[in-house]
Amino acid sequence: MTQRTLVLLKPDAVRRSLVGEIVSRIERKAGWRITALEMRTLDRATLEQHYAEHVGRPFYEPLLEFMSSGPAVAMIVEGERVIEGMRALAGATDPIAAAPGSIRGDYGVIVRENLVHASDSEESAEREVKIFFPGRA
Ligand code: IDP
Repeated sequence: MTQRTLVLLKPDAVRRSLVGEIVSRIERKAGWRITALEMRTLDRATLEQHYAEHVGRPFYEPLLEFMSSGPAVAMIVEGERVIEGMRALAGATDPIAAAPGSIRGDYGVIVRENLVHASDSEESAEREVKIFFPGRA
């Protein structure tokens, strides 16, 4: 089942020079391909769309602050079961609980600064691709 998903390398990943490491892990998955990639500092309007489901949660404002605090890398990744696979590669939201071997499990400590975002369903992936790469919708 070939799918596509939206992946973000969050500002902590860029600040900590982990972009190459994370991109390399994605590229090593057989048959997965990065079909779009752009580094940019995310603006508030983009982040409000992306995190609409979290409006009102206590972590919402600090999350938007963090996500706009420096450059991030947005990617479209395509391949076999890539939505489920990228979620597994990212690991659980809380990096301390995330499995060792996952990106969050290997490099993260703080829940908010958990290095990577990956769409959680086909519906989310299509919605998020439109937000970050409107030309690829
Ligand atoms: P996900 O990124 O694993 O899908 P979501 O529940 O969609 O997790 O949360 C979006 C992002 O919001 C998380 O990746 C994390 O950066 C942040 N976040 C989620 N829950 C908390 C929390 O309890 N405290 C601080 N930040 C949180």
